[in-house]
Amino acid sequence: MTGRLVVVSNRVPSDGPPSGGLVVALHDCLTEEGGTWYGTSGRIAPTAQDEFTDVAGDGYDMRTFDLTQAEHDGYYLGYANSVLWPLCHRRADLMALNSGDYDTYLGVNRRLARMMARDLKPDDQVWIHDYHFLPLAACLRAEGVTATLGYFHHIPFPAVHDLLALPEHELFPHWIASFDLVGLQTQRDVAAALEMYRSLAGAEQLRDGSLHYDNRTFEVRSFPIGIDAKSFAQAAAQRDGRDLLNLGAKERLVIGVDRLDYSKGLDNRLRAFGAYLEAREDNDPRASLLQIAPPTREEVAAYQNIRNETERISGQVNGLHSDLDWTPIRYIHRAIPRETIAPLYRAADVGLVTPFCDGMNLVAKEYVAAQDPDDPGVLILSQFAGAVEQMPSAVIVNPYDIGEMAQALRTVLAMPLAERRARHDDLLAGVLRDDVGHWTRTYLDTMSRLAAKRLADKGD
Ligand code: ADQ
Repeated sequence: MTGRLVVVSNRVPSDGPPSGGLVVALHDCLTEEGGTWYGTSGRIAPTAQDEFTDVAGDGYDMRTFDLTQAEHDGYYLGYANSVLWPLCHRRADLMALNSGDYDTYLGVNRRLARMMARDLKPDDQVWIHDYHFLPLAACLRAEGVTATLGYFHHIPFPAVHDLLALPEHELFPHWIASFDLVGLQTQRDVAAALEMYRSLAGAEQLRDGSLHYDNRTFEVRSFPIGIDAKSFAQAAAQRDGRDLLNLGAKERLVIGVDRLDYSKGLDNRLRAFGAYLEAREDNDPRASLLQIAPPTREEVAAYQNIRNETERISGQVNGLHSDLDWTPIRYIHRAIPRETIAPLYRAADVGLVTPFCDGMNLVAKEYVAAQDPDDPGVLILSQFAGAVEQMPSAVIVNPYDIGEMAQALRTVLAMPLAERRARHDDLLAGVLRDDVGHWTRTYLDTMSRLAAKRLADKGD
C-alpha cells in the first residue's frame, strides 16, 4: 500500500487486547501495515478538548479523544443510535428527533475532522467505519484534506422512501459523495444507494460504474464482511457445549445469539418457538431454546421496550410449556465470552437467526463455522439479513411469519443427516473463503487502486 493506513471507528480497542471479529481484523491489518487508529476513548470529559491522547497499539498508534456528556448524549445515544440506526433498519417510526442532536452529531464530526486534518497527508488512505461518521468526509474536505477517504457502512443502506423521514435527507447524498470509496454489505444495499442517486438531479453513473455528484467522482461497491472462521471453528471444538448446559441425552437445542436490539426480531422468534411448542406432538423431539441476548444501548427508550417484550414473551412461553424437570426457553441477558459461545453454537441442532433487518449478521456465519462437519446443525436465516445473499443453503424464513418459522423448526429438527451435511458443506465453503481477512484485503486493495488513480490524475 502506498501512503499510510488510517482507521477511524467510534471506539478504539483501548481496554486491553481486542476481541470480536471486526476489531481484531482492523487490529491485524494495522499491525501488518502500520498506521494510526482514531476513535473515542470511552471516557467522558467535562469540556471538549481539541486534542488527542496517544495510546500505543501493537505496531501502530492510536489517537483517542473524549466526548463530553452532552456529546455522548446528542451524538452517540441521540443522532447515531436514536435517529440513523432506526432509519437504516426501516424503523423510522422509532426515530427520536430531538432538536439539537443533529447539531451535536455534526459538531463531533467537525471537531474530529479539525483535529485529524492537522495529521493527514495527501497520500494517506483513511478507512472510516459506520454511521457515527457519515459526515466526516464532508467535514475533512471542508478542512482542505485531499487524502483518499474510504467508508464502510456496517448497517443497511436506507431506502429512498425511508430517507425522506430524515430532516437532513438532502445532505445525505452529499455526505456519501465526499468519500472516494463507499463500501456496503450487500448488492441490495448498492441497489438502494444507486436508486438514491438516480432520484437526484445532477447525479450520474459513469461508464466505469463510478458515480458523479456534487463535483466529485466516487465508487459504491459491496464488500460483504466475514468472520475469522478458522479460529472460530477451533474455539468451538475446545469444549463440549452440551455439558456446559447439562442437556439430557435426547434433548434437542435451538440457539439464538443477538444484542438485545429491536432489529434482531427476538420477539417474533420467541413467539415462533412458542408456536412450535404449541404444535408439537408427543413423539416429536423435545427442543429447548437458548437465547443469549446481552444488553445494549439501554439508555435509549426503544431498547427498554424490546427488553420488556422479550422478557414478557419468554415468561409466557415458559409458563405455558415448562415441566417439573424442563424449562423450554433459557434466556441469558449478558455477554458471554467467545470461548463459551463457540461450543454452545456447536452443541445446537439449530441456529435461529431471524432479524427483521440486518446489515450482514455475523452470528449466522459463526454458527456455521462452529458446526461439526460430520453431524452439523442447520441454520434458519431471515430473508432480511444481509448474509442471505451469500448463504442460500440455509433454510430461509420470513421473520414476520410466525407460522412459517414454527414450521421451519419442525422441518429442520427432523432433517436427515445427508441434507444437513449438503447444506452445511456449501455454507462452510463460503464462510471459510469469504472470511474477515478476505474482506479487509479486498477493501484495502480497492482503496489503494483508487488512491493510485487519484494521485496519477492529479499529476496529469
Ligand atoms: P451487530 O448488530 O452487533 O453488528 P452481528 O453481525 O450479529 O450484529 O454481530 C454481533 C457480534 O456480537 C457477533 O460476533 C456475536 O458473536 C457477538 N455477540 C452477540 N451476543 C453476544 C453475547 N451475549 N456475548 C458475547 N458476544 C456476543 C453490526 C451490524 C451487522 C454486521 C456487523 C459487522 O448490525 O449487520 O454484520 O456490524 O459489520
